[in-house]
Amino acid sequence: MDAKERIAQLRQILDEASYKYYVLDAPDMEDYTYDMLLRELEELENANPELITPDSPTRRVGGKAVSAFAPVTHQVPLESLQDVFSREELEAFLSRVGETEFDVEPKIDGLSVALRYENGVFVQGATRGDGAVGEDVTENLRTIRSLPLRLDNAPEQLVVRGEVYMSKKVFRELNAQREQDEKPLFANPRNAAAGSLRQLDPKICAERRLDIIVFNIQSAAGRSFERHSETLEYLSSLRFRTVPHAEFMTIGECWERIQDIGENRDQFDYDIDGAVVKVNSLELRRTLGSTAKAPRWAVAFKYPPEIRETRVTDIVIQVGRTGVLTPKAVLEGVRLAGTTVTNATLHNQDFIAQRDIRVGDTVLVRKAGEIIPEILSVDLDKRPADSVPYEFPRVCPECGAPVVRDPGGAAMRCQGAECPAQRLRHIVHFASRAGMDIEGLGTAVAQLLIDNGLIRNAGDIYALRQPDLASLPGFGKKSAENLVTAIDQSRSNGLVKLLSALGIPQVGQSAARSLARAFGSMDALERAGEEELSAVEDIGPVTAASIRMWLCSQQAKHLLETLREAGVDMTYSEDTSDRRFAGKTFVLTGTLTRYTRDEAAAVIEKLGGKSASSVSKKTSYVLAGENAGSKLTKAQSLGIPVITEEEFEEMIK
Ligand code: 0OX
Repeated sequence: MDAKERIAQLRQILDEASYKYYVLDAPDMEDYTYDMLLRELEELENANPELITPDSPTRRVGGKAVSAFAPVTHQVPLESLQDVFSREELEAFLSRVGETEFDVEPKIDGLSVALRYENGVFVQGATRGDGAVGEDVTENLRTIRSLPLRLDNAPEQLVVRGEVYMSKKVFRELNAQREQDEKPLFANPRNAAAGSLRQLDPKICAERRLDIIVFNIQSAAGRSFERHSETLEYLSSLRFRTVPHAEFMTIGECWERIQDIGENRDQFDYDIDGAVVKVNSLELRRTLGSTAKAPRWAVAFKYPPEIRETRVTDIVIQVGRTGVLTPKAVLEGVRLAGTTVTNATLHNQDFIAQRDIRVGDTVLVRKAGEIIPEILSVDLDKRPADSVPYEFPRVCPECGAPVVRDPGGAAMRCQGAECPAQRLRHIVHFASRAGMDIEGLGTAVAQLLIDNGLIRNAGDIYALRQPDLASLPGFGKKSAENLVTAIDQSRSNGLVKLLSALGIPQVGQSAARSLARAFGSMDALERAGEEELSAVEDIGPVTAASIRMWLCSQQAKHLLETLREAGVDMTYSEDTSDRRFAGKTFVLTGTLTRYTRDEAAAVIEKLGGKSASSVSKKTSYVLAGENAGSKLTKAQSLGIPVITEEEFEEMIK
């Protein structure tokens, strides 16, 4: 078999496997086998680039990024639907149309797109836009595994309309990952799908694992159909994933099906935002035609938001990775939007206080799609006589450390230096570049050490020995040795790095530097009162209070004791030999590429200079990175020398 034949064969096998996996949801090939065959195809295509075609399964990983989406005029407009909100409105629609067969489908809550196939090959896909003109998102659509890149026995020209969505499962996984990465969460699967489909780099879209379900033939050259249901069956035969559909004659039956879809919406792997009722006869559709806004032959039934009454049986607190205490209401289970709801978020202390939500209260709960259920109101008439207002805990339920409200925010945060809920984050921060700078001790390694019971807090790091590490998965003798050396070296980092590593709320690198310089040792700092602390340059009363609070806690005392015993240097020694910047004040602005601003400030201060945040006549230099804004303009107007990062490097050499 030559390369060309093998390529054709591999594509056939891989397409078949994808179809079974993504469309039929009935995989019959091991992932490993699939990956091996795909790799073989990639290699053959790399060796024979002239044989690469856009419909090859290798093209789904996301090709070149684009700078903008080109407009696409839809040959057949993508019409929108008229909404109905009650049985009466639905009946009015059905009787306007008259006696005929109706088709009922769930309304997938995603983004409508049109897919164009030429001679069975997917050539272009566009968003709905305003229905007349959309945007070319072909490369992003190509990454969707349930979208066939080529069709067998298809008409020369075929345009199909469908809905791109993110499955509820992928949505949950994506948000869980984003939470880990401390990235903003998507509000719902629809927003996540929209954000993904609008990525200019299709590689990002590929990672988002979108799905597509089709529900309409916009045009099919040379083919004619009598009924909508027939077109859906035809699309299935072309191996598209098609919308679930059922046909009915009477209002009662349609209504029953709509109710059934609503009550069982959790069975779908996508969120729905209604049900669509369509005239099945295509002939009748043509007679009915469309208004300016929507076809007269279809409506979307919108389910009322589901609200139910239930009882709060408990209020529990979860401690997040950043130490924030989030209250949650435990509820007597109620069926809502197809699932049994047993809890609702209470957001924070203020949310509970404003509504005076108490254990034992009867409440109204709402759930919409993937959104976490929420309490709408309390029925005061049903409040038990002996109920008491909820008291937010003053200590962390995980570790017993004091809980403090974020200055200026609503979040209540555990101050525990050794809180198990925050353990991983604390340790990773401790070892990070901004902290003790222990190379090789990132999130994955820290998690591994915790999971194997080798460390429980940052202090335990110093007790790690090479043989403990060498036996861990992913570690060898050499890497274990390297980590132990890096840990050893960090002992002599000094007070500045240590203070910023400890994760004291409000204390970052620059406050750490001021504190170290002012007190000279941890001992002296521990003895300092709030007043003494706030007398330090750059330390305000909030930070001073926060430091005092932290130092008082048992956990902090224990952690500092462990570090002391481990021989960690807790003193500050100013390197006074080189004070070339004495008397000079720098203002840093714009994006620096070689340092963070804190790092640059540390260098300046080490050399006897100062860094300030605003430009004045007293400023000696403005160090301007990229996209420097008003500070740069001000420096120029005051005639203050502006230096680049390169020039700065020269100055500190
Ligand atoms: C959906 C969906 C959307 C056909 C012409 C006007 C509306 N989101 O699931 N639209 C339609 O139908 C089009 N059907 C659907 N199932």
